[in-house]
Amino acid sequence: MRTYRNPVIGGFHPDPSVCRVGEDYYLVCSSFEYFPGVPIFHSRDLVHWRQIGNVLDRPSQLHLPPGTLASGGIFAPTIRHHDGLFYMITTNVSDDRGHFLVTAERPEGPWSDPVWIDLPRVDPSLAWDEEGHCWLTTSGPRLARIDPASGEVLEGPVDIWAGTGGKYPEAPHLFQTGGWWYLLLSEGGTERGHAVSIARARSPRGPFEPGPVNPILTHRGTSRPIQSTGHADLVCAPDGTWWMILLGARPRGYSPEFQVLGRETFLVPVEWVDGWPVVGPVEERHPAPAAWHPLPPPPVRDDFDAPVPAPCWISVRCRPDDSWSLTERPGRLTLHATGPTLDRPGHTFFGRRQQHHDCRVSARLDPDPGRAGLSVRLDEAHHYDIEVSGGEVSLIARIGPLRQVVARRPVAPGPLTLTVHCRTADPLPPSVTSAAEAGAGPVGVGARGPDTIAFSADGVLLAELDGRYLSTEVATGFTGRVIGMYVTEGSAAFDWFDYEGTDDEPVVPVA
Ligand code: 6LW
Repeated sequence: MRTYRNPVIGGFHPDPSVCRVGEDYYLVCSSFEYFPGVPIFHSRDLVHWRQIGNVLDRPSQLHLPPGTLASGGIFAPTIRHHDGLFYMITTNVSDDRGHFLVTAERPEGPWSDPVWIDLPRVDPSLAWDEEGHCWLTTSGPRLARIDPASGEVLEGPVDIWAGTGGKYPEAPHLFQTGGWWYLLLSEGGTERGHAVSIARARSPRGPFEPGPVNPILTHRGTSRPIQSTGHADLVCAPDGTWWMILLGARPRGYSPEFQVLGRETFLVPVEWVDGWPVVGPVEERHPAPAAWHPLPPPPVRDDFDAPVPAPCWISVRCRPDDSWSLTERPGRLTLHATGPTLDRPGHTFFGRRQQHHDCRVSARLDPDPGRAGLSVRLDEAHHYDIEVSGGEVSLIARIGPLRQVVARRPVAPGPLTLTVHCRTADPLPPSVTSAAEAGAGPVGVGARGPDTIAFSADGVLLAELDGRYLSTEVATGFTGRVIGMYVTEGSAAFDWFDYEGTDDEPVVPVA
């Protein structure tokens, strides 16, 4: 039997939403303070996903003011296809206008400018009934009827279900099947208590009756390697099988365990029993869907020969046109400084999500005449940077209010290669079973944190740092690590950037 491996989209790809059109699936995730926003993926089998763009790729769609907090900006999106048009609806929590939807004929775009919808709360979702009414649900869960062309609220909002009592009833999605309207809801908060519940009614207005067993999915209180499972969406495959796409996290290291990749996207099969969806725990492997369309592995190297940046590249809050160029020095990404430090908003940064616990990232750059490097970042107050400037390479650690140059050494003028190597820590020795024992025993830093991050220049190690300080548990927030190129003084030309994840097992048929 063929199996697939979870997560299906690794790294900071939270709040997934999915829709199917014929044999094609499209999936979007939230993007918070990053620009462009709302990455969109395509798949033919729900397992293998390729990013085909970013829904919000121009300032008229996505304005993140300099005051946008880390983990502010774009919250959970929903993607739906109705009457030949794709709809993506989300909330910009850093813009007073709140929710907006954009539409496109093709998922690659172009997507329209926003239609704003004046309703409170987060996690908007859309569903249409037979009469063509467009129903919008938000956290609460609340229901309103809207005109999707104008954004006008035509009815509501009203509360439609109290959930089962968990905190933050959010991520509601309405589905119509078998004569019922099902309301899928997440509860318990997006952390370890996360859960998914279900209710149903004959009409989107209710009254909703809860399912016989709620929550239908939670990993709270378990020792499962995948935690925080929730914020789910459902999709029916062409063969009639149902699947749940949801977020989860893979914390590592010693108690309280640290998640460094943020919340990732997982896939789990759904069964229907007596008219209710039943979903098992989310495993690292599940039997594969009938359709199977593997993709070639993504290229390790971006050599910046393409005329536009690949969709994986994200900047922080904005990407001014004069801060970057792929044509100034053909075959290179030239970056120009827009701010003097990564410690505050308003700097030039081109990064990509860290998608594997074990990975090696390198870039070759010519820093003259500037200050430029590679940063592993959670936010302005949590990042490790290896940078070159003035004939010296330095490693800087910014952790909360503290900033320290950890190591420095002279380098020859001209281009050089900077490398970041993330390695998961060795597990605790099997004999260590309690905190007291661990404290008393010879357990090193590496055994307690989630990983170590080694920094080198032209193959010579500068230092290796404990990865726990670049984790959600330390930095707080909804994102995950992003690793990228930056310039904080003058300009620099990047010849290439390599990202190689090494913790994926090959997906092989299992007899
Ligand atoms: C999102 C909420 C959630 O709005 O986290 O996990 C919030 N669920 O639904 C931010 O991603």
